Amino acid sequence: MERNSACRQIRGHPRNPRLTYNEREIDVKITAAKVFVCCPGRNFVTLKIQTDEGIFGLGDATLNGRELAVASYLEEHAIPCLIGRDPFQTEDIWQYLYRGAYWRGGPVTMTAIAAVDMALWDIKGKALNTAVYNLLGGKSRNGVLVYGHANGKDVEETIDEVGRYLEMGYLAVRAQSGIPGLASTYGVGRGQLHYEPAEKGLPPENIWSTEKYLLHVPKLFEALRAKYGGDVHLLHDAHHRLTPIEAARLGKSLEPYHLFWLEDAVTGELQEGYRIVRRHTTTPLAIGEVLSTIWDARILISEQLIDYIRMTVVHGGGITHLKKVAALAEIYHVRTGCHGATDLSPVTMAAALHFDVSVNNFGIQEYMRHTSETDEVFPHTYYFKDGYLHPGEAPGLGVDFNEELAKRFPYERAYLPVNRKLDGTMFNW
Ligand code: EZ4
Ligand code: CO
Repeated sequence: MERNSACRQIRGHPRNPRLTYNEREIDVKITAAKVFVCCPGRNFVTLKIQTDEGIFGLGDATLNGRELAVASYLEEHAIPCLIGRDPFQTEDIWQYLYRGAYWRGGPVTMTAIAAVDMALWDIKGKALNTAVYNLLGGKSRNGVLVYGHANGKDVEETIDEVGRYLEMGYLAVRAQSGIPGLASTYGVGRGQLHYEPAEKGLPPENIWSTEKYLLHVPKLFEALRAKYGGDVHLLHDAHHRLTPIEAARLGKSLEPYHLFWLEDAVTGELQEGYRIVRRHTTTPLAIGEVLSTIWDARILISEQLIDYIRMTVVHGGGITHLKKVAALAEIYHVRTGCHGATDLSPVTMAAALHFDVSVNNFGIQEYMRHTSETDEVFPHTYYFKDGYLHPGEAPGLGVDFNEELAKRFPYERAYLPVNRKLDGTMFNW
């Protein structure tokens, strides 16, 4: 493991000797904050917090399909409360925004709080001239195991796609395939490497059949194990489409193929529902990309109903809150598996990597590659090598935001699909 030399510099900011952390003479104030909405391939909401020391911090505030609600929450209700505050007080500011709203929680509020929290950790890291992971406990591992997304219109195409990821060096791959008799399936999109479910305009409508899905999925994993053997980690996302007993059947039928996890088999509102799934199958279960607070996952974790908690920094209240989720999960044998789709900006990906590399009960990190336009708007130090992501050593989160370039990609209304059963009944996408 590489030792970081930043600890030598913690007592004095290189550009300002007034900043001595241990003597608590740090005198940084938040002077301004601005929200940017841009669409370099897809929509992103970015918060930039400025300080009187010239240091700025970046936070991601992207909530797919509800972007402008979070932008407005920040501009109208959160930013005015931040001016003049000490950006080092990540805990107090988190509590101020969470408790101070009176109406607590929900994805819009928690995404806004997360953006502020990320930006403050970025500032703290830059002011102390160290990578954020050093402030979270330091490195607990050499790199962050990631999984990529292999999608194909049928089993054959998915097999080839998994092969492409293995050639790129991935050690873990999520596999989804089109289902015979259904025109569209979750996870199977237009692009391959840059799968993007949101569509410009109003929500597209998909058609769903649980019966056809349950018949098809075991065939996909049987074929994948036959082709690639037992070593590669294979994952699958049911995307909230099953009842507990249906999920139990799927979990059981996939046991011979020993998945790394079965994700979002059932929606999470009724946490107790997972008791039924758990009773019937040894397939590891993962859930949490749409959960916002520790209370949303409390029963799932404390009753050991899941194996991986998928909350991530942007929709889970920021680094400050996710640390608490991980600490709770740690005592119940639950590991982390942060959401990492393309609708989370590189700022979230960086924040997740600092978190992932530092907590002991890390499991895996989802890694969908952003388009090159997105990467140009958000230059970053994190990088992929041999199946692992690395956060890099830059002070703070290690991500920048090219404001001028972002102006060339204005917001475009876009929505995730909605889903109906064969008879037209509204269902979960
Ligand atoms: O559909 O992030 O595991 N990943 C996923 C994602 C979600 C999108 C929704 O915006 O389920 O692809
Ligand atoms: Co998912």
